[in-house]
Order: sequence, then C-alpha cells, then structure tokens
Amino acid sequence: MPEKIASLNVQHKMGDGAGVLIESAELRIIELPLITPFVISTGTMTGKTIPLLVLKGEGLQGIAEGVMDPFPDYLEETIPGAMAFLREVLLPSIIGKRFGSPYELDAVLSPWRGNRMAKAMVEMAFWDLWAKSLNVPLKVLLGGTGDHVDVGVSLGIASIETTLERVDEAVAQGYKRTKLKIRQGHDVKLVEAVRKRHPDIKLTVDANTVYGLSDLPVMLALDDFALDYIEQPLAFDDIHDHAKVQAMLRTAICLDESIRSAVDARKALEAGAARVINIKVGRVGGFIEARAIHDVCAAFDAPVWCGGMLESGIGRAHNIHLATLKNFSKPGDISSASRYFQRDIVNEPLEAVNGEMAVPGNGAGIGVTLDYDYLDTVTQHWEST
Ligand code: OSB
Ligand code: MG
Repeated sequence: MPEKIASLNVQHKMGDGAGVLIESAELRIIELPLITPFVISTGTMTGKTIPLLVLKGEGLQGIAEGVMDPFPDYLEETIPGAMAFLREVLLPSIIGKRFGSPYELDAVLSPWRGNRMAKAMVEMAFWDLWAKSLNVPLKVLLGGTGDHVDVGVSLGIASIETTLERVDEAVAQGYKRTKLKIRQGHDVKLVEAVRKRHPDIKLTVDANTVYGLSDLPVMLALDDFALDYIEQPLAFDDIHDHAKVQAMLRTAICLDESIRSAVDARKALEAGAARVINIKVGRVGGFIEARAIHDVCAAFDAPVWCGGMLESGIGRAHNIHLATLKNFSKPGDISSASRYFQRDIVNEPLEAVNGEMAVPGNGAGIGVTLDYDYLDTVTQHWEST
C-alpha cells in the first residue's frame, strides 16, 4: 500500500454507533448487450461494459457503477485503470473503517488527483450504504424533492431517415427533449430535417468534442434552428475557445466533458464558455461534487440537467435521485432502461411514462435491488476484498 494511504487518517466517530463500518467490497465487470448499437462522434458502442462496486457493512449493501469506458474515448479514464486504482488504492484505504458521512469518506478520496470516475464509484456506493443505514431515500439526503423527474432521449448517429423515425417515436412516447448526436457531415442537414418535421419540440445536439474553430460555419448554421443548446462542440479540455464560440451564438452552449468539478463550472460560466451544464455524477467524482456544481450553476442562473452514460438500473437510479435537486430544471438523459437493454440487472423496471421517470422505491437508498440471477450470467469478472 502506498505510504500516503496509511497517513490519511479520517476522524472516526468510534463507539457511538454513528456512521457505517465498511466491512468488505465486491467488484465486478459486467457486459450488457445493447439492443441497438450507440454511435457518437468518437466511436460506436455495441455492448455496455460496466464496473460494478458493492460496499458491504452492518448487514447492508451500497451499490454503484462506473461510467468509464474500456478505452479512453469519452474522457481519459478506462475500466482497467479504474479497476487497478480501486483494488490497489481506494478500497484498501476505506475497508475496515467507519465513516460518519460521505464527507468523511471524501477526505480519503479527494487528495488523489483526477480519477474522478473511479472515486465516484466509491463515493456513490457509500451514499447508498449511508442512506440505507439511516433508512431514508437517497434523494432526501441529497436535498432533492418530488417523486418524478423530467427526461428526454439521446439519439445516436444514424441516417436522416432512421433518425426521423426515432424522433417520431420519442415524441410519441412523450419524452420532453430530443438530443441528436452530431459530427462533421452529419449535422446541419440532419437538424434541418428534424426541425422541419417537428417545429416545436425541445431539440438539442451533442457533438462530443468533435468540432474545432474551423467548423465555425457549421455552428453558426446550427444557431438558426432554435435549439435549446449545443452540447460540447469543442475539445474536452477547452474552455477558452468555447467562450469565443458562445459569444457568436444566440443558442446556449452546454458543457459536458469539459466540466469535472465545481471550479471548472465556475470558470466556464465566468468566462462565458457555456450557459448550461450537463452534470454526470459519475464523471465529476460523486454526489458531493455534483451538488457543488449544481449550486455554482444556480448562483450563475445557469440551468443544469442530469447526463447519462447508458447506465444500468444502478447508475440510472443514482441519476434519478440526483435529478430531484431544484436546479435540474432541464430534462435529463435518463430514458427507459428498455431502450438500451433486453434485460436490466435490477429487479425494478426503470421506465419513463409521458417523459417522466419515477424516483424508484419508497424505501432506503437508491431504491433498486440487484437481480443476482441475471447479474451472475453477465458477470465477466468478479473479485472481493
Ligand atoms: O455525451 O452525453 C454524452 C453516451 C455515452 C457517452 C457520452 C454521452 C452519452 C449519451 C447517452 O448521450 C445518454 C444516455 O445515457 O441515454
Ligand atoms: Mg454529452
């Protein structure tokens, strides 16, 4: 174990029963087939590989999934890298310890640079465990309210004809926003066709970082379609040029990949690089950071919405609880699990009705439970500590 871990000693409230003792952990990699391949500007996904963490303590289980990919094509983190960091660093530093709250746990995680997706797995699983130990729904501890959240769909890259069919279907199902994935050569004509067929729907596009300043004519053309926002047109590590482009557009820019922290959000909003932020709890290191971003954005009057990463029911449930916070005022990417998977790994169906997703469960924590029969059949790797 690196020396730094041994020296990180969090304050324990030993003996008074407060908090939860983390006794052991289980780590899996699962592989869920996708009903339809999901194509974005940076690549195609035909199946969803998901690292899954279960923290166990005091007869309870806290569960979370990671949003990193097998290869670093969305952001830098990868599943193999996260598995090693979890196995060798993060899990040894928390197992056998009692944490009074996620803030105490965060004191162990936050000194490490980067690796926010891996840290988020631990943090989110602990929030679930902590909520269960207090016997309250996760949303209550997060400060959210309400029983439903507004949701939209994210449509992968396909022909104009296929996209129009998918948009028709999403609109018919009552989804409250349609997001089209775009890339060079698959942008203005596509948006024009969808807009022509549906003049009044809430429509957005997501370029997943693929444009540069040389694509300015495309971004200016997209400005004419009354889009609710243009998501992450430029590089994942760029704020400066997003500010340049935002100054030339009436349409809001929404940042996704560029925002890892509340400090990033503050700088982006101060610079005028965006007017909307996509918050993915798994991307930013967990709920503490997600809430901090939410609060910074509220202070700037910038709406936020909950992003998605084709999560299983575990991540989807976490996202729904987060989206109950007040400034999540735009529909999130939390559509029905059945759009992605023939069968989910949780027992509770997570299906949108009229563009709303119900907060799962009436009970404690994230409100969904693992379907172990199915989980075992899709598990590629299993280890425990
Ligand atoms: O940019 O929001 C994105 C999926 C994989 C990688 C990046 C993104 C997405 C999505 C999917 O848009 C949203 C969903 O889970 O439905
Ligand atoms: Mg995005």
